[in-house]
Amino acid sequence: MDKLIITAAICGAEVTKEQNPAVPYTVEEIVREAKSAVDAGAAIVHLHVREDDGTPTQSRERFKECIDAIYKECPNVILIPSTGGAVGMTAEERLQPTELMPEMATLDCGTCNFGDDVFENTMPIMRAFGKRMLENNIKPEYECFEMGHLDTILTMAKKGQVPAHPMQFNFVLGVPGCTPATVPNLCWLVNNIPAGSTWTVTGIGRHAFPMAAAGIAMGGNVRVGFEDNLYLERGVLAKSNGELVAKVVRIAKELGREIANSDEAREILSLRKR
Ligand code: KMH
Ligand code: ZN
Repeated sequence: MDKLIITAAICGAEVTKEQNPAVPYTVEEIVREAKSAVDAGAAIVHLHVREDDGTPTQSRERFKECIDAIYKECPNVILIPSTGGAVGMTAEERLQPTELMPEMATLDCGTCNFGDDVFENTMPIMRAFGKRMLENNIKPEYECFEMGHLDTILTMAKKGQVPAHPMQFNFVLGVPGCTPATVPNLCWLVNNIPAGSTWTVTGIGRHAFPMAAAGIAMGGNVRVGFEDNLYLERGVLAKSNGELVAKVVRIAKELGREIANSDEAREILSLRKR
């Protein structure tokens, strides 16, 4: 079994300081949270950025400021900027971080309910995002919130509309209105990806650590972080993303799975050199 790659989704676009005061907004806070996650064992940081007042933004300038500041503290980390942004943003807004030529970026694999909202990823939007990632030599992390998203993205890969071989999937399970976070659902997804692909599981809310444990046992990779879950355990807010990552490291150690550093993660994910 490969070593375990832990991704920290440190910020997200939806969670707020009212829900957990440690949610980062400013550049300094984002760097603090990225560093806490990397120091605890994360090889990858999935990045959203905010204005200082917490408003989610996909501004190229704000991404650049945050990425440069994170690399100063964590020079080797793999950064996966979001192209999902926040519900309601235009495709053009969302694509801005791909202009910075990151090693990887998310590519969301279909429209879905998102709590009370609809997260829109139409075929034309996905084709535009795939084209950009092909042109800019960016490896996508294919985010599937729904079972059907897998079929959609595999069809696009067959048509050459998105980068393929090897593909990296992130199965985000338990978003209200999307595929529930259960082990059978995760098994179905994992059993239907092309040979040679890699995958990560993300459990939303109280599903974060049960899904992490399943991913560790099944030989996949794990994402945790404030974007997905604010609690270390029932009723106990996490004080940092590092605390969430450290809990995954403890579970992995108990189950005998070693943790990948960023260079090892680059090998496992077949990433180009930054
Ligand atoms: N904020 C969600 C609506 C991504 O990063 O690519 C979408 C999201 C996905 O977080
Ligand atoms: Zn995200």
